[in-house]
Amino acid sequence: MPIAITREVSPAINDCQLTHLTREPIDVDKARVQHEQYEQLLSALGCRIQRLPAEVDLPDSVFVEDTAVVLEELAVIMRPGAPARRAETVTVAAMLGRYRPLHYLEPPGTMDGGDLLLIGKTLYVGLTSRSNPAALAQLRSLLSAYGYTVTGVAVDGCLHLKSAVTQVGPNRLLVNPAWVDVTVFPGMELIDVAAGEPMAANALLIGDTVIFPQAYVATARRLAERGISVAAVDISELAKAEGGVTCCSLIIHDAPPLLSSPPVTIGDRA
Ligand code: CIR
Repeated sequence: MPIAITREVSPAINDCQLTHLTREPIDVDKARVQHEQYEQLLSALGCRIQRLPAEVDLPDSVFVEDTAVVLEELAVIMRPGAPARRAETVTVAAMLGRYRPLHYLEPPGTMDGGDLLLIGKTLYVGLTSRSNPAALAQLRSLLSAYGYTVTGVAVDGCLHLKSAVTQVGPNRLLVNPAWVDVTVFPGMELIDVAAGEPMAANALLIGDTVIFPQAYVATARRLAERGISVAAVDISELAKAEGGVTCCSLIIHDAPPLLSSPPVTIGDRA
């Protein structure tokens, strides 16, 4: 059974980082309800939820995806590009250490998990305002020993690589081609977001079903027309913080038995 690590919405979410959106008031209670509905959807799709408690001083901490990448063999704790987000990694690492050996990115590397897209044994890394070539080099050096190819991808116009492209089936990607050069994904079937829905490329594939924002009706229809099962969720308040459906969880696929306590930590902490 996959495990989904989540974290309750911070009461400080109105102080979130914003890059491409203008600040709008976020209704914290409504955001919490939407987040719970998202967790319920993950549960309904077979995930066991491991929810971290809210962090009152970390406005963006609900977006746990940015703090780590979880692979079959290990997890890598990110060094988030926004300095105000770096402390979010501490509690996520404590949780992930129960399931995977941990490695850490080091300065001057910076990387957000939202910039990482794993397809088979290729890990695509979006080079954005959050993720730099130094972190890419560290990741490549670490993961080549495990048989991964780590490939940098130019991203333009959005926050993260996974704002522009996500996987929606074994051989299928949902893309906004205005934000990423799709020729870097050879052999994949590409489904474009619908006109007028540029933010709709962020979908979360769990099994055969895609968790998808309720707001992007035309793109959801495109997915359904191609036989993809779509589970819609209203994330309107989290979207005001530039959050999408991938960023609110860290999925541990095929979790092996828990590692013995205390957590195994490999590599020096930044
Ligand atoms: C940030 O700017 O870091 C947050 N307000 C939003 C992070 C969204 N994360 C993601 O899409 N992976």
